[in-house]
Amino acid sequence: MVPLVVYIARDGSYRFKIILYGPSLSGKTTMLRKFKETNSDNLGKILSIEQSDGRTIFFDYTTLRVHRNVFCDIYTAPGQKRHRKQRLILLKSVDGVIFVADSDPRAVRENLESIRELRMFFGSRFKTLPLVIALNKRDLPDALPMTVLLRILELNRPFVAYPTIAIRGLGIDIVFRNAIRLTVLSKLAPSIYRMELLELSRREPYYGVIKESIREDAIYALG
Ligand SMILES: Nc1nc2c(ncn2[C@@H]2O[C@H](COP(=O)(O)OP(=O)(O)OP(=O)(O)O)[C@@H](O)[C@H]2O)c(=O)[nH]1
Ligand SMILES: [Mg+2]
Repeated sequence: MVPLVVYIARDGSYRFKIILYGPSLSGKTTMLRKFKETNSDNLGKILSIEQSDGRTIFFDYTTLRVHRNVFCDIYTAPGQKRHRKQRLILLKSVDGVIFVADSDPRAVRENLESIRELRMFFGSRFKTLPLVIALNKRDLPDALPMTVLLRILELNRPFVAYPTIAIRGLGIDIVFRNAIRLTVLSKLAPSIYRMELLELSRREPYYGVIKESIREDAIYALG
């Protein structure tokens, strides 16, 4: 049993740490910036440490006020292989993960390597970690079918996945909302969280559920 650690700041507020994880160029930074556009009232400034071509070197970071005294520190991890050390530093004391998968068929190996790294880092905790999958770049004409992409990830644990088009801001809000909800539940109401995981794990054969959350117009555009 993993001990529950809830970070309570000096002023009595709760703080949770959520990370957007996934291969390079899958759209993590884009997703956070788009989320900021529609939630600017509750989000702090985004601090980005990136190279001149826009790829993240260390992280993007912002704070989201979820409730009166509940805050989420949100980070994006740098996806490039050479930044593994930075990723491992960022993963320390993470409470919840948004895994941003790339639907581009040319990114199969990168998706797999990235989820494997995450699994290795968390070890036995991986199975119960608050996790939301964003199946990004659904606008690509040759996007892998969502079920194929999920099978490639070999999650073997309960999950919830949403299609997203980060460059157009589609599907993003629900990804964040659920990642925050699961993260806060896992810490403050663990028995409800465990029930949700159990419910998801009944969804054979992928141990989870794909929610068609993207807006109607986008689904239409996807054909
Ligand atoms: N077609 C398409 N392109 C996208 C989408 N989301 C992001 N991109 C593009 O993908 C590229 C990489 O996006 P980033 O957000 O910088 O990717 P990242 O995951 O932060 O990459 P690293 O910082 O290297 O880990 C950019 O050119 C984005 O415009 C999407 O939904 N569809
Ligand atoms: Mg980035």
